[in-house]
Formats: sequence, structure tokens, C-alpha cells
Amino acid sequence: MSGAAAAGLNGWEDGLRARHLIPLWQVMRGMLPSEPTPPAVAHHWRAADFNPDLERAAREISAELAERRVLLFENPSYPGESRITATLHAGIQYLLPGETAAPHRHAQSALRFILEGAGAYTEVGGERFTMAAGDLILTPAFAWHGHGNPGNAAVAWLDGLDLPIVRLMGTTFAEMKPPVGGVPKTPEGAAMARFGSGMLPAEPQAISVASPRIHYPYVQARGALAQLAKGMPADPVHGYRLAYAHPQTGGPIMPTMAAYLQLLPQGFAGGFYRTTEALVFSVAEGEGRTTVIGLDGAEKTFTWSRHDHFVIPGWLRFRHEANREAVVFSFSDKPLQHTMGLWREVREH
Ligand code: 1HN
Repeated sequence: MSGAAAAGLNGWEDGLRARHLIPLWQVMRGMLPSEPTPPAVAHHWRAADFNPDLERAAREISAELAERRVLLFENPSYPGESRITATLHAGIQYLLPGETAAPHRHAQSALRFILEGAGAYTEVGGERFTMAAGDLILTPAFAWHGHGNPGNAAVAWLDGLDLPIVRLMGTTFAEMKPPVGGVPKTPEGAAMARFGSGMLPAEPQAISVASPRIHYPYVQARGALAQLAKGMPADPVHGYRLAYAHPQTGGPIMPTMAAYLQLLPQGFAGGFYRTTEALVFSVAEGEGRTTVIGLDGAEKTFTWSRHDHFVIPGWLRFRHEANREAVVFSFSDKPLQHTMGLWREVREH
């Protein structure tokens, strides 16, 4: 092609752009890589590093002023975007004795994994759920929720939200003030009695998109893992791993987020694994390390202990090892991927 013709073509293409028309043939290859190339990176936040910052935030920022006293985990690949992966938001919330965080509600779904402290509560849809370390407590989309700590020790928990997904869809709604007269109350224990015993209300119930059980106490989940570890074979990748389940469907706890608790026995050396779901990990007990291979082939090893957090974006190879028996909580964006027919995994051992 002559230079003049090329220039003419370029001129036409530039003109198209000015009229907000894009030639697909110039951009299609970039849209269709042969496999996922996550822009997020694997990253490790050590509790020993961020704990002093939580203490300082507690000294300098009142929970009332902050509304939510949270240090959020920002993926280094997404500066300024308040996200830990393309789809998920995560942070540590800290509440001192006597503090409360006022009720509000929003389109985003949240889950809370309690790290430390007991006796605080979160109120979800007018029912109070008392926290103990290792518990999982859900806040479904649009449920009113606030927190309080009437106990005498500080409490800290991991917040996981589907914020980036809701942002992508442009469906964010929030109400920062409860209705006049407050949120109608339900007695503490009602959700557990109806949905948490392995039985269900006998009369027909609407099936809510998020688990109506709301609360998954650690004693129960941890007890189940201890029992499995006594005699059942471990999975070569995950050790002993259970998924928190929606009692009415048996599926994931929320439409956008799944959560797991896994026990890695002392000396566990897992096989390499990759999955499309992005995973955020919170170490509840023990010590170990996780090796992740980046898109560039570079290997990172996270040597972790209690209350450390780390993120593994989808499709990066990783493996877990444990020096001492370890229990690790994690949450991911698997349910949405599954609904779309996109979820995949590969075990490489
Ligand atoms: C939120 O409502 C809570 O209610 C925690 O505890 C973290 C992060 C972003 C947006 C809303 C909470 C949040 C949040």
C-alpha cells in the first residue's frame, strides 16, 4: 500500500474515533487473549505490619467519625480503586469497647470473618449476631446492618464485599440513615434456629439469594475440620476444605461470593493448582507458606502466620504448605463465575 493510501486510511480511522466508532479489527486481538491475564497481582499483608496501624487508627479516628474504622487492602495493581482483586473488596475493621458503628444499608453484599475479640455484635436485618473469633457473619445486599462492642476487648474482623462487581454494573444504592422508628427487631438466635440446625422451617419459605442462616460459628466449622483430619484422606491441593453453604440450596452463601474454611495438617505440602476464581485468604491458626507463580513466571513465597492476609488473583498457579497445623479462611468470586459458565480449575500434580 502506498504511503498516501495508508495515510488516507489512517485519516479515516482517526475520523471514526472522533465520532466514537472504533474499528474492531484494531482491538480484537487484545480482547481475546488465549487465557486469563489478571491485572491484579498476588500480595501478602502481615498482621505484624498492619496491627500497629489499626491501633493508631483506633487512637486517632473515632468509629463514630469514621462510620466504619477500616484499613482496606489495596491490590498494588489497582492504586486508588479500593479493591483487592478485579471483583472483590477486603479490609480489616476494628471496634473498641463501647463503640458502635451506626446502621446503614446498601446494594453491596458483605461477609465478615472475625479475627479477634468476643462479645461484640453485628445487627443484620434487625437481628443481633454475637461474634466469636473465627465466626463468619453475612450481610446480604440491602440488609440494614450496624455493629457494636459492649464487651471489654477490642474486636477486629475481615470485611469482604462485592463492591467492584456492583460498581461495574452501576447498581450502587445506599441509605445511610435507618427509617424513623428504627429497623424492626427480630429476637437473637432466630436465624440460627430456623436455618442453622440442619433442619428448615417446615412451611414453604421463599428462597433468598443469600443464605438466611447469616451466622456460621467457628466452633462448628472448626470441629468439622478437626473430625475430618482425624481419619479422612486430605485433598492433595486444599487439605481438608469445607465451603460455607446456603441451607436452602446447598450452594454458595451469596450470589457473588463463596467462602471456605480449610485445615492444612502439620507437614502438608500441597500440589500446584490454578482456578479462575480470585481468592482472598485470612489465616486463623498456625503457620505455613504459599508459593505463587506470577504471569511473568516469577515465583513469590508468602510465609504466613495467624491473622496474615494474602490474595491470589484468578489463574495464577499456587500451592500451600504448612509447618504447623493451620486453619485458613478464604473467600472468592466463584458463584458469579459459575453462573456465567466461566469457572475452571486445573490441578497440576
Ligand atoms: C461497609 O458498609 C462496612 O458495614 C464495612 O461494616 C466495609 C467497605 C466499603 C463500603 C461499605 C460495614 C465497607 C462498607
